[in-house]
Amino acid sequence: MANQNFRLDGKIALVTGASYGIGFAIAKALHAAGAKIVFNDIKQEFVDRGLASYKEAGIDAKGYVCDVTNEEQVNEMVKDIEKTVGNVDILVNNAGIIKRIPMIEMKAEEFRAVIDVDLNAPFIVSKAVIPTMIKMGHGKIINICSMMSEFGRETVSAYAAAKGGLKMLTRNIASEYGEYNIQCNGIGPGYIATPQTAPLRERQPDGSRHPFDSFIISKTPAGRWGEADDLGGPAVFLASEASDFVNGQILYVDGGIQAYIGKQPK
Ligand code: NAP
Ligand code: GCO
Repeated sequence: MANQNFRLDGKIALVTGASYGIGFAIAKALHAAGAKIVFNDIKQEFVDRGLASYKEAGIDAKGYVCDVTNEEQVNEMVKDIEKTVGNVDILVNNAGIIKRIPMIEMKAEEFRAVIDVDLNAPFIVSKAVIPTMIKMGHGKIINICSMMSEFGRETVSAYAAAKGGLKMLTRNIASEYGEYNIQCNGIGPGYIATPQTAPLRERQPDGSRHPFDSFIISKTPAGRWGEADDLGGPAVFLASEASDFVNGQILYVDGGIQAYIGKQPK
């Protein structure tokens, strides 16, 4: 019988792009369950800002400047983590970008940039940690997918293509490395109030809600946007021994938006 332990004591968790936003919230939850937190961001100023936030939250995190799309930087970061902190038991591929541009107006390099961060980078970082996970005989990889792993919408073609691909990369890692007691699952957040979605929630000049803000609230049974902290518990579950027989799944944390036809407009 698998241990139903939700604790992460003695585990080392690498959360990419976790100076703030969803990554920071997930890192806080993993720490509260006992994990040691390591994170990266692309600029020293963001790493410093993240370290200050972790310190304020009582978390002694280690931060790295690393562009997750750069395989050399990623390999150097993982090697240094293994040397100075310890082996990575839990990887959360959280770093991500979005560009909201109508597809026929999007430049090919803009499309490639989104695919690079949101799909190529989870491949690169997972590839960097899996060999040691195989040697250890265990490992947890959590890919931060999206509702756009299932749905499209106007202006997010690159993001949806990347997040759809990330869902299948999740399933393929689960398939290829499950025999080594490595579980790879995804978390699919709904609409979460972070800097990434701030443009969709901006108040209109007359002080009214952004139309998209009203749309999401009408489409979500919970009647609200998600908070980054709503993702902490699901992440602890997928990072812990309690999910040792869960593999290749995408756990949607969306307030029920995918189950609901939407509230009839008044
Ligand atoms: P966010 O506020 O934009 O934060 C993204 C983080 O990723 C930032 O710290 C950013 O660093 C980092 N990052 C971007 N490119 C990077 C690179 N090349 N190397 C290293 N770090 C990089 O986003 P969020 O809302 O917290 O979203 C986090 C994840 O959840 C993303 O994968 C996103 O697609 C996904 N998601 C978000 C929502 C939502 O509604 N917010 C819903 C579903 C899924 P900088 O600060 O230096 O740019
Ligand atoms: C958008 C939003 C979404 C969210 C999230 C939904 O423009 O539609 O940014 O993509 O970020 O991915 O799950």
